[in-house]
Amino acid sequence: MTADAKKWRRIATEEALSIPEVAAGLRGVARAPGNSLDLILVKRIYDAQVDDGPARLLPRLLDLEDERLCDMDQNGVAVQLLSLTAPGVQMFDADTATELAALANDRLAAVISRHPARFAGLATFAPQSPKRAAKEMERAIKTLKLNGLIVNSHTNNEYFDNPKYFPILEAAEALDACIYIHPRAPSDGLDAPFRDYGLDGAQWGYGIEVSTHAVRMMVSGVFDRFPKLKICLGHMGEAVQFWLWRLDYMNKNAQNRGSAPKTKLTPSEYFKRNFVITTSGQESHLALDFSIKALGIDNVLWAIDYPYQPSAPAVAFMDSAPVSAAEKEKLYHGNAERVFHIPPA
Ligand code: VNL
Ligand code: MN
Repeated sequence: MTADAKKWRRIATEEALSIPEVAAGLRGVARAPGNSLDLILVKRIYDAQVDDGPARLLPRLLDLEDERLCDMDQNGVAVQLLSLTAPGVQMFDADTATELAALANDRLAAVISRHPARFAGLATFAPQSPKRAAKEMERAIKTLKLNGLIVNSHTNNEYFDNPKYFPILEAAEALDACIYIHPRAPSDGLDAPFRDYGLDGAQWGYGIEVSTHAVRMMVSGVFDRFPKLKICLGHMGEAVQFWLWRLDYMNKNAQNRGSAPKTKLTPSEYFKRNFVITTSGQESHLALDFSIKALGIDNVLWAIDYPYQPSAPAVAFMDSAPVSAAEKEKLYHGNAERVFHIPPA
């Protein structure tokens, strides 16, 4: 344990796992015909032919109670808020996806029940079948007592502004369950410029994919229909907060010329009312300072992005953040407890 370990209750809010059945399904996806940008990551992690560095990710995704708990102890991480890693079940057919989502949620609930002080979890669902997804969301929150929901951005190249997904948004709002929109690779319409230089993934493509998803939801009026819906964006808000002034200005122009629908609020008003962000995998004090000033201290949560990024620097980043002790309590655990219904220690 680090010297500082006892001082803070560190709840890490975007921490990835897999289960063998989903990993096997993704190996099948990797070997089937197809050419989407997602396959670059899926082939690397689930169908790796050599045991190089990245190939070690799969065992660390599948491990819950060995290396993971040791890593948490060594770095003073009290709780990992776990979620099925990208692309989740969203590349499977609707029936397989629905079945595997329920299985993943059961496994998540089981590991949390074995370590209730160390783990919490976000439930997976299959947007391919919105009505069944809404049922599974209800089971996961009400029966399994999971803490919120996760989706890996687009599904079959469609986004949550599409009314076919409204049963999912309606259920999330009614359940008071925050939906974490985690990245996957850019959808098929955003393909060619992301094919070179490793831009498909965490370097750049993931952020563009999720920020575009969030902006589509705001400017389409989704939050007029679901005013209490809560969305969480990782990776320092996928940079949306840095863009709010121009979004407001240009969305108003677009509304005035009839290319965007009239909405009750501006994008910046929706972003502050309906979104929270986490610091997963984005360890810049300058970006953190701006984000807190732009969104308020209550809307920023700490995360690591385990096992894709190491815990020690994520802890060092927040331990040394230039904020007051009261603010650090909110960033490390208070906001996570409120947004994800995690009981205080
Ligand atoms: C990566 C980073 C992938 C963070 C992730 O999900 C993630 C990556 C698949 O470096 O490829 O959450
Ligand atoms: Mn992640």
